[in-house]
Amino acid sequence: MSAPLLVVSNRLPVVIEQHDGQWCSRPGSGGLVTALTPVLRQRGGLWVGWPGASEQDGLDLDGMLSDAGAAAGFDFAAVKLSDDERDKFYYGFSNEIVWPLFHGLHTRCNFDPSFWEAYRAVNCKFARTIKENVRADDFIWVHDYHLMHVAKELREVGLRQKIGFFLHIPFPPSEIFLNMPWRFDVLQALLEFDVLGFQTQGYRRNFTQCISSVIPGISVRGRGRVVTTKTPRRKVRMGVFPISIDFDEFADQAASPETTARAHEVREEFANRKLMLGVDRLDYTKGIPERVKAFGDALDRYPELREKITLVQVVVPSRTAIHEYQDLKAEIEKLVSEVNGRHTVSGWVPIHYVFRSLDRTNLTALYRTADIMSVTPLRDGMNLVAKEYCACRMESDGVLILSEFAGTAATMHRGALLVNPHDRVGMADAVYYAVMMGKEEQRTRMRVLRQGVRRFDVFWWLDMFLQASSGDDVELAAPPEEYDLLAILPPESIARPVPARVPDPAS
Ligand code: ADQ
Repeated sequence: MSAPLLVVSNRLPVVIEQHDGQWCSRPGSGGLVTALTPVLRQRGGLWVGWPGASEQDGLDLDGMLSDAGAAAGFDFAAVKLSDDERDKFYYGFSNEIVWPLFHGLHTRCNFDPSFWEAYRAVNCKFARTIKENVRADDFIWVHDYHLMHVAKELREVGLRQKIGFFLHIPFPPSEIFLNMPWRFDVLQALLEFDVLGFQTQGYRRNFTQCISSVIPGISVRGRGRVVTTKTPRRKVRMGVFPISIDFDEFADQAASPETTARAHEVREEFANRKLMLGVDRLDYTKGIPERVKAFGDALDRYPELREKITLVQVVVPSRTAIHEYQDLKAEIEKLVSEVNGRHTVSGWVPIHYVFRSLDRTNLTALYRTADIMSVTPLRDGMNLVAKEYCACRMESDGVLILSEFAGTAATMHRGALLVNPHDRVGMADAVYYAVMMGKEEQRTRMRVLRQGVRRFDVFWWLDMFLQASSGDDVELAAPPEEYDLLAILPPESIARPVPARVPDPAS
């Protein structure tokens, strides 16, 4: 537990940008930053990553990073990338190959061979920066799909230290993964880590099935927890660690005077109406078009909902340099205006669409005010927004509509209304059910959800990963009981659309 941490991720938790010709920095956003910042601040340590800007006239990158590190409460070491490296490694291999493939969307992949070359070269650059900065007792903890090759590069430069890896996104079923032209190299590289962490048991199962079918001489023991490779003979341990949030920080912020005042204003704005909220990064995996369509369907199917509910859909700009993301933005805006065009009447606009990042006060004020939170990704490693919403529900009310395909469903299935985001009828029914749900049922469900998020918070996640990395048992405390789609549904209901299922939170 006491080893200092050397955290490695693609992006440093800071954004360097230019405003009116002046360079400035601000803290980064996104799931990984949200999860790790409080942990590093508490323990101290070093974060290695790409600062997001290249060297250029007028920019004192090192000076800015040193100031940003002082403000964050821990040190930064920058891996500097050229524009070509950024394009091929980040936009190319990471976001046009691994991201869609691991989310089960292999037809969206662009398997350009030059992306693979850049991926290996940049992972090698990360390894060099780690080698220059690592201290003898550091535990090296590498994060996410951009850096699957780092341990292999570190081993090649002679580093024998223990290295852990946590995959924040899903690991796909083998028939999807095996589409990747460099499948052997990626699997072999992952097996150079000492500990591999996954968000759910399902993702770990997919990984073990993959290596068992592709790599000769592999043995998997301990119910999928230990892999032994043949040449060279080494042991890799694999655990399940569902990532979470700093529950107390969100709960305190939600209760703060500034959030309370802002929540009051938002409530006044939507007086006498139910507020349904969506908060997502701009991404095709988040199911935003599907949600907007289903919301329009709910208004068509249930006329009694009209003028009684407003959807506030917040989208945070992300990867906007990629064409597909620009197309997605245009698609969402078209769908929003279609639904609004169909249903708006004097004094009521059904969907309020916000395309920008929100600060904590505004975000938590929305969580506090929203009667219904809709988290309906087509596939998501975990999804922290669902947990943030529950942490902010101080009165233990509110309804969480949750996709079966979010990693979060594995542990939050009891209190949430589970939906299949492709099932427009089921999604519309879930909106109706959520609007009609009485306070008593809301409280029963929300208490279950809040207890889970409070107990299994980000510090639990961190402790479990670090303890598992330093000991022999890779799962010291079993993660909460998992939802398994195939185990819960009777086989006959899998083949046809099912209505929004409403599991009894007490069972
Ligand atoms: P992300 O895909 O970024 O993370 P998510 O887990 O939902 O997804 O985290 C998003 C974070 O961004 C949340 O903390 C949220 O508060 C913040 N955010 C979203 N919209 C915002 C807005 N408009 N303004 C301000 N903040 C906003 C990846 C994986 C996930 C996994 C996390 C952590 O894709 O599946 O849960 O890593 O492992």
